[in-house]
Amino acid sequence: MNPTITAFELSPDRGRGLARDMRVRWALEETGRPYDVRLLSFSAMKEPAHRARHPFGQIPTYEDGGLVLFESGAIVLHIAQCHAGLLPGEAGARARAISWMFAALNTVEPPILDLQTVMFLERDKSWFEERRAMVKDGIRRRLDELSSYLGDADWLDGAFSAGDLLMVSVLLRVKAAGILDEYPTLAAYVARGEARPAYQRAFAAQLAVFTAASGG
Ligand code: GTB
Repeated sequence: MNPTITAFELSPDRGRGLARDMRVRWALEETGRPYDVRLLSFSAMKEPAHRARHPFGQIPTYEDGGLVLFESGAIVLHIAQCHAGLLPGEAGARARAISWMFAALNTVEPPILDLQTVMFLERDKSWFEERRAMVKDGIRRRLDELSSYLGDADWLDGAFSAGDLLMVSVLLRVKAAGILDEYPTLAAYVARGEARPAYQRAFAAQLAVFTAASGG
């Protein structure tokens, strides 16, 4: 039996691969694991049947046999722990790769999410411009630090890992906001991620869902 993940029936990103099912699809592709997808409308996500899988009524979720998981980071970690290809075998390197997974989600992603909030929910506020500038400065601080750390390396710590998969996924949100272009090192890092065949397959799969649902 294949694992089943959940994704938007009609993604608000119009198939740009920015919703969080994309990182789960990518992890499954990197590890060569076929999967099924249950597509959900916004209202179906809030129904009891889906809340039984996800307490907050969101996507993505992951079901495999009797196991049901939510939170994209936890799902990617589970896939990486169960299948070769996303975490090194040596204990120290494995722990460092997991540190990068947390860094992507807990240190780099939060200011990026703040910018989405500012842009979508706070445009009508008197303090909008000031807040947007502050939030963008916060993102740039993190990107400066990440860019310095990465330097000339292809990936964050040796071979490509689940840490890179999540970091690239997070940085794709700032690419969409136009900030990534200010950081050639990080833009090239993200491009390396996007060039991976597993990424391409995952991207095509989520785009096909949007194209079919929007009648295109
Ligand atoms: N921390 C959770 C995780 O990592 O899994 C967050 C899950 C989450 O935010 N899910 C979103 C969701 O289900 C979809 S990915 N939202 C519906 C709801 O809460 O009712 C977030 C997202 C949505 C849209 C875009 N976009 O249009 O670009 C990008 C990302």
